[in-house]
Amino acid sequence: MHHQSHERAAAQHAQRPDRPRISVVVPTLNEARNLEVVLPELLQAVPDLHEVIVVDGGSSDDTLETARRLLPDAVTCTQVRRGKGNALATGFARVTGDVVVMFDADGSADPAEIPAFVAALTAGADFAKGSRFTEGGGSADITAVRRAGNEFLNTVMNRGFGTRFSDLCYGYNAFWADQLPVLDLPEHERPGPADGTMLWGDGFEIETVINCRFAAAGVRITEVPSVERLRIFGSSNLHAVKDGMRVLRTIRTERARARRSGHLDRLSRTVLSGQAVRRSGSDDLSRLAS
Ligand SMILES: Nc1nc2c(ncn2[C@@H]2O[C@H](COP(=O)(O)OP(=O)(O)O)[C@@H](O)[C@H]2O)c(=O)[nH]1
Ligand SMILES: [Mg+2]
Repeated sequence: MHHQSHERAAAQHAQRPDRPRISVVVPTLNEARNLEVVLPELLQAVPDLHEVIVVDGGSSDDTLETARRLLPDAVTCTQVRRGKGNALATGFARVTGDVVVMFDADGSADPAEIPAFVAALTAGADFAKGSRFTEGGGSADITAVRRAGNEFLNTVMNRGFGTRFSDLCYGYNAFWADQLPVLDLPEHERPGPADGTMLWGDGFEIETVINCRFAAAGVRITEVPSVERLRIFGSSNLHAVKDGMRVLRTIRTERARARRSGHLDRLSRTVLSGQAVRRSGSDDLSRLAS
C-alpha cells in the first residue's frame, strides 16, 4: 500500500482520543411513537453522548416535535431529498463529535451496544460494522427471504472486494468521524432529479455504499456482534426484493468505482492478506491496507 496513506492513517490514529465524543445519527420517517421509547432509552444507556442528530424525511406524524420535546438538545433537521441514505448523509454533515453511530429510530437498535461499537473503534478499527450473523449476534426481525438475500449479497460483496462481511445489509454501525471523507457521499442538500428518481446512495443501499467505500479505501474494519430487536410500532420502509436488487447493483457500481480510482490492484492483494488474517485467527474482519 502507498506510503502516503499509511502515514495519513498513522497520523489519524495518533490523534484519536481514548474517550471519543459520540455523535448518534438517527434517520426518521414517521417514528414519533418509537422515539418516545427509543430516545429516553438511548440517553439512559449512554448518558454522556456528545450529540444526537435526528434527520427527518418529511414525516406526516409529529416525529420532529417529539424528538425536540424529549431531547431539547438534539440537533433536528429535515432532509432535502428522499431516502435513508440521503438522511444519513445529511446527519453526517452535521456531526461535531469524534465517533459517528448510525442508529435506527424504530427500536431495532439496542443502545446498550453503543459502548461495544466505540470499544472496537478505540481498539484500532476505523469502521465498526454491526453484524447479526457473527458469534453473539442475532435478530428478532429477519425473515427467511431477507436472510437468504443478505447471505447472497454478502457473498457477492466479499468476492468483489476481498472482504469477509457476515452481514452486509445491517445498518447499525459506527466509525471515526475522520473517515467521513472516505465515504464521499452525494452532496446532501442538492435537490433531487425532477422526475422523482432517487440518486445513487440515497436509498437503503447506503449501507452497502458505506461498506464498499470503506473496503475499497482499505480502512480497518471490525465486526461487532449485534442483536437486532423488533421494530416497536409501525412497519419497515424496506422492500426486500426491490432493495435487494438495488444493493446488488450498488456492489457492481461500487466495484467499478473502486477500479476506476485505482483501488483494484490493492483489492486483489487484499484478498490474499485477508486470507492470511483469517488463518491467523485475528478478529479483524479485513486489513485491506496491508
Ligand atoms: N429520514 C429518513 N429516514 C428513513 C427513511 N426511510 C427509512 N428511514 C428510517 O431509517 C430507519 C430504518 O428504516 P426501516 O424502515 O426500519 O428499515 P429496516 O430497518 O431496514 O426494515 C428507521 O429509523 C426509519 O425511520 C427516509 O426516507 N428518510
Ligand atoms: Mg427497522
